[in-house]
Amino acid sequence: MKRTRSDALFAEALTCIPGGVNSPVRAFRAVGGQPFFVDRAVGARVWTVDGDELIDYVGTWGPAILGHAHPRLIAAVKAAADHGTSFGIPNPFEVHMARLLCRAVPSLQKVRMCNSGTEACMSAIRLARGFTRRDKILKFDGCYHGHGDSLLVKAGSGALTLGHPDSAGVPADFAKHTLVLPFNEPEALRAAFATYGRELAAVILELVPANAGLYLPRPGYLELLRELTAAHGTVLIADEVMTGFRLGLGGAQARFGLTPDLSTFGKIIGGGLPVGAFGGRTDIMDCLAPLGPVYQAGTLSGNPLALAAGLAALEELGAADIETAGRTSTSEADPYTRLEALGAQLEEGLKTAAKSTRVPVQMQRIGSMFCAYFTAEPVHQLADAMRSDRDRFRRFFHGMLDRGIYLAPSQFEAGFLSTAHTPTDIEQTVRAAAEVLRTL
Ligand code: KE4
Repeated sequence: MKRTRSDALFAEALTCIPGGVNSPVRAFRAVGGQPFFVDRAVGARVWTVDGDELIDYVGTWGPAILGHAHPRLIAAVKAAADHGTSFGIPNPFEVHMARLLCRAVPSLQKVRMCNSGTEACMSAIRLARGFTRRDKILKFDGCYHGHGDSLLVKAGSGALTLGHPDSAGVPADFAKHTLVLPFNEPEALRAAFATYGRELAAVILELVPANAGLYLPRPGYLELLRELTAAHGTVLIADEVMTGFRLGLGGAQARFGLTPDLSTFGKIIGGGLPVGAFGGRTDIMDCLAPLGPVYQAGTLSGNPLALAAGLAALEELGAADIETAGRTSTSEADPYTRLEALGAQLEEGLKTAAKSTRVPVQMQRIGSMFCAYFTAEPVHQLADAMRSDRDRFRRFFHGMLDRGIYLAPSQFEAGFLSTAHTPTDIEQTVRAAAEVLRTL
């Protein structure tokens, strides 16, 4: 894959952007080499500035569930732009989006828009702290909730010690209010609540952790978490920034039958434009300014272009028809039915390809989200994921890229399918994987 123009752009980017990128994962540091630069993206493909065509399984990290440049989204943004790009004044899109989110996700009684998943998670944590008048929060190692100070915290040594910073610039005084536990360990959860229960303002988690690859909650784990948080007056925050409208119209919470107190969203609900949202119980949400004492604000919150794109995406996914078509449909035309079929085809194909080589691969998937770990053992939590062979993943990544397949440039990221992918794309991907696996 020639990268003359990408390399020139990256060299220039390095002179004026830290690390040459506006978000670290794009720098290819986890897989080596230099990133390519994109010229355009349509459907399931991106084209690099050097003219290479790639089947895209990153989908801008989740938003592109309908593929890139979906005609309905492009038309919606163009139409909205003709009326202005930002108002700082309430606009109808905000009411439509709030209504749609509350209809699609039953745990949402009220919702507030913001401008990123980070902002949504940060605001939800502050809101939970204001509502409970408690300081401590609990998160899980391997889960990522954006780069808010309270959440850039790694586990303290030993299971039950409070956290310490996972990034420079985060004061120890912030991190010490964050408890970090391993995911999928019920006894650690019970012990944490026995020790800190009445001090915990919130627990925040990805119901399907997908920022350390992808692994699933063990049976009963989420139910235990709901039981313990309810018993201790702790706000349960479901981070659905990635899974919201990805795993179905009701997100991961609908798939697992969980009713959180607050939820956060991003990515898909903005159709690829900058967006975030958080919402949940009215008694908690009404603590937000201007009604209550918890301050949260944003110049561009409820931006008309982002909401026009997001509304178009959610309507295309069926969110506007919930009252007539219901929450889940099995018709072939239903986007989630198609995504499930594509995901199953990819999973089956990669498992078969891996079996035909001596390379141990754990293919983990839920719906249109997947991760291939290079390890012989199943992955249930971060410690398992850390045992994967990252050098093999690096070589797999570049082998696939050289064959026109763009996977997430890190073993610790999830892959995403879109409704623009086709069974033929999957066949091409599986053929490439079989070739590359034989070289590992
Ligand atoms: P943003 O601030 O990047 O919009 O959202 C933060 C966030 C919050 N919660 C979850 C579950 C997330 O996955 C994310 C962001 N996801 C990463 C991809 N793993 C964004 C990619 C990036 O950082 O460039």
